[in-house]
Amino acid sequence: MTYQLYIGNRLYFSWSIAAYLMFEKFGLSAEVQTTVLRPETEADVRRMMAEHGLGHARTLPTAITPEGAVLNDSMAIAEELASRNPDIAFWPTDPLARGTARALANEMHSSFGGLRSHWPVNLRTSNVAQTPPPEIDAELDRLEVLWTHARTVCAPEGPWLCGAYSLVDAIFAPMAVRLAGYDFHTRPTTKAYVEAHLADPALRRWRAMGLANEPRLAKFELDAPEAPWRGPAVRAAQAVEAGPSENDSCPYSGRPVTHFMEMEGRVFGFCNAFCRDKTVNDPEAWPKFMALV
Ligand SMILES: N[C@@H](CCC(=O)N[C@@H](CS)C(=O)NCC(=O)O)C(=O)O
Repeated sequence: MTYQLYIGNRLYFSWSIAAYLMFEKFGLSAEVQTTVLRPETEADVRRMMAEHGLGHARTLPTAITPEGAVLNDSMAIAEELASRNPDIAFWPTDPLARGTARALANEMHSSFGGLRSHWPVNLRTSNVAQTPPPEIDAELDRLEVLWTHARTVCAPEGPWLCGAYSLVDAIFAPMAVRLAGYDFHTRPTTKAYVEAHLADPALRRWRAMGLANEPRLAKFELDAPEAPWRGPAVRAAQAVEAGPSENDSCPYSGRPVTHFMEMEGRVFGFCNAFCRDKTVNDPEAWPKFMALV
């Protein structure tokens, strides 16, 4: 069973992050073929979708089910995956936690227009701390209220909102990385929740892929000085011209190695530049690579 998933530039397209996590975090990554579109403006999205025969879908992300249903909305992707996979805990099983998670996910999907329009998602770099205008300040207060409410009602053991990682966390992931980009740290529940997303290996893999092959698009970025990325420190590695490498076959594809990286004096090989570069960008986010180390 194969889904087709159309997403935007991994560094900037907010809802595409959520759709990726809906497959990646729930064990469905092998069932999805991803096509990355790289529009240079939001207006380009419709034209590029039309070129792929998806003119009516209009927005990214869009997922196509194995039967051909076009899911051109993040919540539609979420609900359809949950319905099709009743054995996977997309939503919490506990009714109180599930209802809470659904309410929060839907509020995220229908609200927060100030944050969305003024503080763009940017996984390429963080920016220096921004002073939120009143409209954004009120939305930040609302997020703190919602996230605190969920954690109080659901009493999760880990960092996520309603128990184990569920769809509500995937839906909020783009908002969490958005806030991290502007040094948001004054609200305690928000700070802890944002840090949990930044440390999430799946999100780190998404960013590492984005850094590997996405163009920088200045018009998708805030015009403010850059600051160091606020996620966990990345283990140092670099691309190198030649082997030999410790491994003969690529940790991802099993094919013969042709591209090389060096980490702590050791050389490892990969079957193409993208797989090498995504690993260089955050080696510890990739379990198949770390199995070699
Ligand atoms: N309802 C959609 C909205 C997605 C959305 O706004 N996508 C933006 C990029 S993050 C887009 O495709 N914009 C192009 C446009 O609106 O024409 C969803 O939740 O998936």
